[in-house]
Amino acid sequence: MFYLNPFVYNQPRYYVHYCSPMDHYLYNIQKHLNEMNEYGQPKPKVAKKKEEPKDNGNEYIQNQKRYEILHHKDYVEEHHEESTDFDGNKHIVFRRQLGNRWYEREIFINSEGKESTKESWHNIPDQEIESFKEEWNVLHGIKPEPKKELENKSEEKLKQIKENEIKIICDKAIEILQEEPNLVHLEAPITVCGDIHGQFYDLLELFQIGGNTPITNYLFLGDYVDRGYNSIETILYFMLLKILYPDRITLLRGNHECQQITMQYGFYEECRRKYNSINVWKYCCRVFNTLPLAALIENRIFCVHGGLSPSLEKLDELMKLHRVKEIEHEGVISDILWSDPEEDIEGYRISPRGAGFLFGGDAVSKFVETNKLDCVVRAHQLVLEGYKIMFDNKLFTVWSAPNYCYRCGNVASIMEVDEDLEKDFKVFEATTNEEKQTPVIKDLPEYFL
Ligand SMILES: [Mn+2]
Repeated sequence: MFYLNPFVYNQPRYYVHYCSPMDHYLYNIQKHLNEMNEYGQPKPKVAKKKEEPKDNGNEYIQNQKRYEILHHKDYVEEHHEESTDFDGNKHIVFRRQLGNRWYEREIFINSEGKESTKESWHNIPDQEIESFKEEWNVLHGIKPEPKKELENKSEEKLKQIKENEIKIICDKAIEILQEEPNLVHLEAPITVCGDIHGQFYDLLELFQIGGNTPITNYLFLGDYVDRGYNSIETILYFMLLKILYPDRITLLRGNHECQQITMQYGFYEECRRKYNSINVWKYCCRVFNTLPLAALIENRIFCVHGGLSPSLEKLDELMKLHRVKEIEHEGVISDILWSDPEEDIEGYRISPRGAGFLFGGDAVSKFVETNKLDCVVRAHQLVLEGYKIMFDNKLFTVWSAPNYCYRCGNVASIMEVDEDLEKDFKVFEATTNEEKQTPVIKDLPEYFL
């Protein structure tokens, strides 16, 4: 039995059993996330200083002033060799010695006069290179550069979650998620939340408002990544919660949980910027493909990211779909992840989003009746008031990203559903902690609405 601090700094602790190395590992990740929370969100990366190669004396020498090497007074021995072969190719070798180290410069001149040079440095055991550098600096009166304070502590911290560790988390999450059905059946009480979009610090605020997992049961309606500055932290956090409390948190797929969209709207770039590689993005995309599509609370409340589809009449049709793949351009899966309700239309219309449909009140009534439901709950659209009720209480939009894109000025909400399926919206604002660190957006990318 160990103490396990459940990620969030300042929140109550729970007892859990340590039963596997994975638990041990998760504990460290949690500790890490706590620290990161204290440091604040990572800043954009500054240009990386080119590292001096440590494994190869030759490369190091090439970075030094060659001229000085060749003319330094402390070179005690000198060697010069010149030869020409039958084809007229010239080979010139210079050697100089400093202590027990040799510098060698070979010049090849072919019969047409074309010249090439090869430099090498001999007899330097790896461990001596460091001391040689010092020696070199002393000889030339070069003061070593003082080590700079880490400019970006949180980013350094983030790097402690290594690529291969993220892979372990993703694999574990996939293991759990792929066992879930397309339509997850859930019990009340439960708290339903909408889009997060990489606003990690506001997500922490959300848990302050709604209570912690696993005390509060959560259903998230997707769009965890893109647009905000902390998609990696957000999706990692969700995966860890899912791994720790698989029955207490349900994660549905949003239209942003897919390769194509994340390449355009920020998550892909964030992975490249923070990890210098796209592996993290690849691992996460595999997780996205396993996320379930919709949920049903007590058989009465249908929950999905976008909305309805003209090709989906009965809910059990969802069960037959093969979901573990990219989101396609059309079909039921694409529709329910992309569609939006529209006040003044009948049935279904083409959506200006280019995927999914606009659906009217009559479509909702029909769907609700056919499936003996109370209502449909969805996210996907920014609502300045945090939530919106439409079509005579048959359709709810929940939006959980306050001050969306750090500039929309909206409040966010979560929807608490109690045992009697009564709904209560809790509204919250962007965390003030984050406000201090909100990046200044100079050139607004296209995807900021
Ligand atoms: Mn969406």
